[in-house]
Amino acid sequence: MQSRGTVIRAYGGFFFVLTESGSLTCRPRGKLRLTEGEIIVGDTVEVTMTGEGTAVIERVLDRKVELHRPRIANVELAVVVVAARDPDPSPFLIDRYLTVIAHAGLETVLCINKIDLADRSEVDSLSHMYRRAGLDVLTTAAIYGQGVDELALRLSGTTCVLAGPSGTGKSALLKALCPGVDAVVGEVSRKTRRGKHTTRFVQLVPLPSGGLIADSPGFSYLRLGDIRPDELRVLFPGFEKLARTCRFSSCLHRDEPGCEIKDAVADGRISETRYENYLELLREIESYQR
Ligand SMILES: Nc1nc2c(ncn2[C@@H]2O[C@H](COP(=O)(O)OP(=O)(O)OP(=O)(O)O)[C@@H](O)[C@H]2O)c(=O)[nH]1
Ligand SMILES: [Mg+2]
Ligand SMILES: [Zn+2]
Repeated sequence: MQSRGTVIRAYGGFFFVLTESGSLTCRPRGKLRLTEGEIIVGDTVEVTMTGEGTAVIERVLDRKVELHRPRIANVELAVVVVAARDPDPSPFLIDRYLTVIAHAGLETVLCINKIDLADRSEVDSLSHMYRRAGLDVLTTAAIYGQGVDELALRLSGTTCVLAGPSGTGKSALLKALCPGVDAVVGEVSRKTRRGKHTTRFVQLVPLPSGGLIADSPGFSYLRLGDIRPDELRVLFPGFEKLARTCRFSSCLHRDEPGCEIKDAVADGRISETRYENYLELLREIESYQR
């Protein structure tokens, strides 16, 4: 019998596939095996049952979207998880994540976790900076269950992934969102105040109110990849609409006259910090192109 399902975990050459009739342990069909590395979590696959709870993967369907870090397919939304403290948030890293995710064609939600560790005013100014850019910002304290209902509501029915630096509380959020799922929550080093890269693989689990959510390993470095300057000028979160009003359609918002972005920085619609982040990212992708 053939059916269709979603790869929820890949481990040691096996793929765990969620189908209408439950979860199956699968191997790819012989001819597929050559490209085994090409099957990733989130892929939609066609399987043939071979026994009780086992099947072979016959075919991988085309991906709608694909994210490289974390490596996952067909998610519509990424929750960028940062901590209000330990590790301290870096707007530059946040803007970098947001840009890469926007380039991959996903929606984003920014989740500021561990709000119990920081002053209200710090959390507010960070949220404000990103809300001004049109982003959906939620604040949580995962281990106290604070803000978790709002996050659950926002994610309900979607296929999404938790992404962000190590130690920000992605696994703690997953546990709070999906009681009963046993995700390993790690520690933050006292000395460096960084996470210890506890989560090792991407895994999708069902959300109680419908949909699927993936935990993922934290990362510290994220390559911007193949984003071009003329893409960045409109991709950078918060620039999309404004950039259309620049006098030149190729405006990189640097020295060009009639630049709406620079006007927006001058009158406070865009924060200085985020504009600096944009310029830094622009310099970086220009240096790749040389
Ligand atoms: N004070 C506080 N600590 C939290 C909160 N959420 C998570 N933590 C703690 O932060 C540490 C790291 O949490 P994890 O959930 O393992 O972080 P992670 O993002 O999954 O980290 P990696 O798997 O390494 O990417 C643990 O000690 C958690 O208990 C929170 O809301 N408040
Ligand atoms: Mg984790
Ligand atoms: Zn401009």
